[in-house]
Amino acid sequence: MSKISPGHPRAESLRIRGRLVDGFKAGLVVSEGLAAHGRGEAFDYIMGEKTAGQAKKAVEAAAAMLLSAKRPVISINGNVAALVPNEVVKLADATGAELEVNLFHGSAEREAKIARYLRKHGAKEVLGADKKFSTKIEEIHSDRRKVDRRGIAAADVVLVPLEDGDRTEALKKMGKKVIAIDMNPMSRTARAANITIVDNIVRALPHFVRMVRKLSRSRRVRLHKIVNNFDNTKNLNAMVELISKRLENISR
Ligand code: PTJ
Repeated sequence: MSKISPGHPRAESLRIRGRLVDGFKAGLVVSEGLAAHGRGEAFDYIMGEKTAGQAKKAVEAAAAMLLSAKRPVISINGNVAALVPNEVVKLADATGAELEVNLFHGSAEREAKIARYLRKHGAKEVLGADKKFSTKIEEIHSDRRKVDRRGIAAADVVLVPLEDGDRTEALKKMGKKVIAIDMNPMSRTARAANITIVDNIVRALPHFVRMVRKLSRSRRVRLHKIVNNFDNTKNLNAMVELISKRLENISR
């Protein structure tokens, strides 16, 4: 990665891009992942590259949902592995969730690379890369239909960061709860999920880990109350309003 001067006004954004480019060169990220990041960072730019209050609320509800789950799973794609490898491992440790590699652009070689990369960052076990345990979710019409019998197939709660598509609806039809992380509050995934965290994953994940640790000793009734009090549609609409207000202010 080329050296970025700390004084550069876009230093943090360039550093994040650098992580993705390094991930691309290492074979973790697909070229489409670079384009997907561009869409995400455009939304982040419009929102002022700050975590909104609505995202904090969603993180609290998501932490409560993961902590009260029986079989939580964190789904990992190339972008997620490249951007937040330490944080997803910490989140899995703090919640007892499984980590499962699940790719839109399926490739056995990339699955193995991502699993290895996560283990290098402290993951004890990474599902999704062993053919022996592979099964299919017929309702999903992309490579993401291939899941691990011990992971997403059996999960009651699935965290799906950085994706848009039909998977969330299919998982919900199967009776699973879905938590999404997506900068775009209008995406199909954002709209279909039970809880959507509209924030850049590089800020959302450290906050998520802290929130899980804070709530980890809470009673089940308290966790359920936090989840039940959360209204995803209301939260997403507030995010769209925030975008609209920011654009209005800029245009004045
Ligand atoms: O590694 P693979 O094969 O599973 O492919 C991964 C990508 C990301 C290419 C794949 O999942 C994909 O095509 O995703 P989409 O449909 O482009 O959706 C990505 C969503 O993530 C978009 O809604 C973006 O706004 C959002 N996004 C991108 N980067 C970030 C983000 N949201 C939060 N933080 C980001 N850093």
